Amino acid sequence: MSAESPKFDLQNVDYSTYLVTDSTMIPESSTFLKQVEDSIKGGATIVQLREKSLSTLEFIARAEKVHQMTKRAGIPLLINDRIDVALAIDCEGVHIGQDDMPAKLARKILGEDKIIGITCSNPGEVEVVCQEQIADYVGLGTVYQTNTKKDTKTPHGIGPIGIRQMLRVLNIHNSSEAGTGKQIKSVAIGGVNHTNASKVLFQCKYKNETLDGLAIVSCIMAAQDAKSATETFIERANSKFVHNDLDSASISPKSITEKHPLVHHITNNVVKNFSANVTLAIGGSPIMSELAEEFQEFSEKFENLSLVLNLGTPIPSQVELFKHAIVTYNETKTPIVFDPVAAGASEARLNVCKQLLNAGHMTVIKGNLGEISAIYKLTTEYGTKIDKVTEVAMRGVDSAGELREHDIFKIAQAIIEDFACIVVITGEINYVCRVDGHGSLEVEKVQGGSPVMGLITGTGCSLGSTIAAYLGASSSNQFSATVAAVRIYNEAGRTAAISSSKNLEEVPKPAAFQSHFIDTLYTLSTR
Ligand code: 3NM
Repeated sequence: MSAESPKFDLQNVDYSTYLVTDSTMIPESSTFLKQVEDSIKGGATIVQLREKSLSTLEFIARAEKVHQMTKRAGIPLLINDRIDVALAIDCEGVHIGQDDMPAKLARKILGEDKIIGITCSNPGEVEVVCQEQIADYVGLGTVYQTNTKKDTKTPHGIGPIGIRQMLRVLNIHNSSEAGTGKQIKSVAIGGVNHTNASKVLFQCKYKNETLDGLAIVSCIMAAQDAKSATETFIERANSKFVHNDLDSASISPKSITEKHPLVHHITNNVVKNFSANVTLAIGGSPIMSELAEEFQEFSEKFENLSLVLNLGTPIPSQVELFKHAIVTYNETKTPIVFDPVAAGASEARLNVCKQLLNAGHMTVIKGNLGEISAIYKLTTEYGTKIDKVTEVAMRGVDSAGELREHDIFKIAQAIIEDFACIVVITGEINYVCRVDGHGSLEVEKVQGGSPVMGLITGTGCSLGSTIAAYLGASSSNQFSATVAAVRIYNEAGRTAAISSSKNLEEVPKPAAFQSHFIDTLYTLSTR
């Protein structure tokens, strides 16, 4: 039989659509073999036969049948765990878990011409794989919660943040081996399906280390039509996840007013009224909705839509609501402004931020230096390559520490590279930051508003509304829109501070300032 086996170039195996079988979820109208055959017809590029309850005799019989199919299609077949079965049918390799036979022994038994994959769920396990230099690829997971495998080490899912930490280790190995040694490939597994495939590929990358494929079980094995499910999966995986930031148009406040963007806020109770008034003053239309059922309709129905997610007064049920909003709005590429209010105030709050950043993509992350420093702790670089950046002590919602600009830029760059977003850091000077196509940090500095803004609740949060309105009206010019929003907002602050005080020496009073500020925003928005 070995003479018939196709030969695979182990460095060029196509892991992109990696079907892992499961015989417990086959629809009544189909059979196990039909599901596998149909998925191969639909474009699966590699198959792993995973059987947990078959006798050895049954396992081998099934493996032989599946191997006939994969050979016809010219794609590799791997066997989960059972090296003896892989040897018996002379298929292309095995996939082994951390508790299975050590890779070294598996290689000794199988020889150099077979594919060996290893499951890893943390950076330490990837480190060992890299040191051993035995495996051809790693299966990284669990990405998201899944019902398919109950005993994973990380049942809630490690999300893209966890996957990126493992890709970082791979990147160090693969870059040092570039051109000479063995490149270790990677696939992600767990809760991946056609609804999140392009998001997983987009979010799970570290520098130039990208996933080589996505491993999927239930979205194919349980599908009524496994061929079209596979085709849809491939099509969705290859689709673009976010808009390109074209940044060609110049953005005038009037052009925003004319588009009348709809700004959906899920924000804190303290600032709802003020944020709604700011949105109206700049020509937008605020909507404060926490009715999850209507988010999808909004996202499909309204043009010039954006979302503000503000963590100001978090309650447990809000976390699921936030996640639902992120997933829904990501589907339609609707811009999201994330305001991680007081992110560093507690571990619990930072963990909520982690969950939200794992749920999907934010167009802009906006915060003061303390909040942004807290988000930095979620990045792959934190505590690793970047020199230990001074810890910014956090006191409630205010940013208590100060950093040198040099460190601020390191923090911003790390966040932008991990979360593929624009970062806005507010303060006496506002920094609007992005990383350009060549990996260089681009920073637009914008003079701050007025110190009196610190005396009015919601002035920070309503900058989020302004940025969101500008993004909603100009979603393909995201950086320019964000800069324009930060400019007009702070200019209004400086102008209102002058117009609301009786003379230049007098410090403006907060209440008078507040109404002048709204009026000034309104006036500036007609330019
Ligand atoms: N291994 P689905 S998760 C087989 O985390 C397997 O190592 C996992 O199934 C891991 O695509 C998993 O249906 C099951 O979510 C993935």
